[in-house]
Amino acid sequence: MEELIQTVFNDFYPGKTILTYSAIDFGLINSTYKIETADGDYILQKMNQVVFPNIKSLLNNKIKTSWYLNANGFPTLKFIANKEGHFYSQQGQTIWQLSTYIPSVVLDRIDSNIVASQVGAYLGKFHKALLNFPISELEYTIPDFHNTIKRFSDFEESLKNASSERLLKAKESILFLESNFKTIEGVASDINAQKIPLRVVHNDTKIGNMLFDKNNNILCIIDFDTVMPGSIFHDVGDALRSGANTSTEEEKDLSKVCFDVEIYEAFMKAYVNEASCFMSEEEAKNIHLSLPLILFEQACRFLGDYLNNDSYYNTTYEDQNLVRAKTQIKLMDSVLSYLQTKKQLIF
Ligand code: GN1
Ligand code: MG
Repeated sequence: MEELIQTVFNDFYPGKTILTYSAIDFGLINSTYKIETADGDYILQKMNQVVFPNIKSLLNNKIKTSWYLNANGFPTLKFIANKEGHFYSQQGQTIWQLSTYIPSVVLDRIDSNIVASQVGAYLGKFHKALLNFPISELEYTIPDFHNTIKRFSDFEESLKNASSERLLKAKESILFLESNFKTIEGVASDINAQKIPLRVVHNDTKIGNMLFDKNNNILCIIDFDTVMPGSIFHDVGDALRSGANTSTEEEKDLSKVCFDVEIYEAFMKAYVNEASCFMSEEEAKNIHLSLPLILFEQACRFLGDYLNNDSYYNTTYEDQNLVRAKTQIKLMDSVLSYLQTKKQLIF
């Protein structure tokens, strides 16, 4: 491995020696390494081409949007060109990318209202910064990525070939998803029908994809693999899915997985405050559905993958995808109860 990492790195920086490298295991899809050299550190990523078969589209979206943001005073990772001038290195069939390393802290959830407001406002600014990006230049790297209706039907499809053992273990979760589809069907259809406008969005805004300084001030958002046309609801929902969870999506003890209302409200107020200048009426009216929508979708994805014998997400133990699905379901259940009791849904 060491030799391969050095070879790939030298395609970007001929002659430069790696002092040390280490795997970073935050993502569920790509393989990521921190590279240390005598004159600077880098992030090297081996792209998952099963998940991203259309790798050139991914690179197009990623390079264009990150360049645009950096050029417009909204700093994010900078990708480095290899010796032929490509922002990637091809080794056989495999694509690698190298970017600058930003010294930072990675959080997997938000634990203070101050950070929640900051992240909410930051996401609003991020969407604002991309308002004038030419959306037609973006390609659909994963078709139907946030098509929740399709995600649900894929999940239903997975029930057909699942093992009886897994079906039994997932029984309660399956019932929950089947009986709660109706709670998000309306907003999911409105997104598909573009009653909710298509915008340039990130599509994977979990808190783990944001970098903070040591005082928990947000520095930037990373992981542009799924930047595509989509809805702001997906970004808002995904940030809260991890941000307003008192634990993480990996938590086995469900008593630790609770919906943090204060974090949720602080985030939402700050987001809407920043985004109200561009949000449409439909967006403003329905933004409170962002979180249950994305929780439902993510639960369908995790549970569907569990029933498909873990063919998509990286897993390290037997029932990990079931654990992940259950955390999403527990949160969704609490969020739905909260929304029912809340009179004022608009922030
Ligand atoms: C995957 O690999 P990572 O952590 O960036 C997934 C997201 C999920 C997330 C769940 C391309 O993202 O959609 O929300 O796991 N990315 C893809 O943790 O499927
Ligand atoms: Mg990602």
